[in-house]
Amino acid sequence: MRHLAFATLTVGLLLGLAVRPGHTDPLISRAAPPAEPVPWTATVITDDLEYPWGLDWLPDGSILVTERPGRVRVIRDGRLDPTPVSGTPDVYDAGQGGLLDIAVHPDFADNQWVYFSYAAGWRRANHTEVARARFDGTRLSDLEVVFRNADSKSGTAHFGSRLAWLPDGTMLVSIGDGGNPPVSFAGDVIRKQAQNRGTHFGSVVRINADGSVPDDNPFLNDPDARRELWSYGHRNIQGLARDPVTGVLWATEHGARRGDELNRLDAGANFGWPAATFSRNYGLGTQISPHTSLPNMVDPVVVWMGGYAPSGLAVYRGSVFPAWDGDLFAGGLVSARISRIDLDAAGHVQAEYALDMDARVRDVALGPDGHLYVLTDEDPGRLLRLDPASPAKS
Ligand SMILES: [Ca+2]
Repeated sequence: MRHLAFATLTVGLLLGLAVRPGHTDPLISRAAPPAEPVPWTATVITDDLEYPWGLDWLPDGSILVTERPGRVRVIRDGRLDPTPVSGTPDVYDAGQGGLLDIAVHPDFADNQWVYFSYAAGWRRANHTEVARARFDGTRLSDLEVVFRNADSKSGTAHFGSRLAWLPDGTMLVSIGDGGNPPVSFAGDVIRKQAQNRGTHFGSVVRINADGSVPDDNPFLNDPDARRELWSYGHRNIQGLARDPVTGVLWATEHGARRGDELNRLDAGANFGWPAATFSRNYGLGTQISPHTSLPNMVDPVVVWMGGYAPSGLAVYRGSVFPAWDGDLFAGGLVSARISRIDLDAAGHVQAEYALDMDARVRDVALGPDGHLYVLTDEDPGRLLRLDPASPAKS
């Protein structure tokens, strides 16, 4: 290993590259990846949703789906209930805002809690919020806000906000950086707040189920940091998934122009935005930062340099597609595909394959039946189930 490291260093110096011990360069995905080799087909469960955004399952197998304009829909026994659920939170429905993710409490059978993330406020002052309510199968009640971004912003972009449960009963919530220039905050472009631990912008926060702060959050001893902060330096995470076998947390986030990222999350870590990024400004493509990597900031695992625009993310663990076990499925809006990120047992990227969906993909989730489910970002939007297909006959 020492010889290999020395050789790598020597070659790196000869080529004028900056080689740092222990640093693994991210996989740069430039073109459309090769087509998924495992035969699959998509079955339409419903095609009667309006801009669906997130979904989760109740213990009885029913599926709850959020629609961005502010509705929750129920799919029972494979059929969409025509009546939306009543008692949903009021949301700011504009641009990227609206009713966003949904997460059923792991102990739903005992407490009936369902959690929502959404944009709240109005055009000149809005923020990301998380609320919970009890669901009796028809309506929501006892609605209460459990988290709200401490600061407001203007505009209709970068709310995050995916939800993920951890085994200890706490919840992670992704919060966007607040928007692109010229959206400003404290006299500067708001995206710089992703490096300010004193705001929730551009972060992942961790809360208890009742909204209180866990007593082992990473920045509790930093007087300048928000107590809910768990990781920071993110632009806009829209895919968040935990591998139940390895415990690893994965997230996909949008760059500006190019530079979308897959990151392996860690408590207390700084993921770089906007100090270190592969992406450039919209419009003229001017530089956001001269750095793609900086000390004490975590590099991405994959960087997409084509038009990808990541959405929902799932870790596949199931028996329906044995060849996919342990791999990541990253939805794409602009790319209209799902990328399978083939990981080895140690979590290293081996390859990327494309499942062409021919529609903007908003969410990808693993169902309790071992199938992957997909929401398309359309009106009418679809809920699809991925099934194995027979190999093509030669
Ligand atoms: Ca980053």
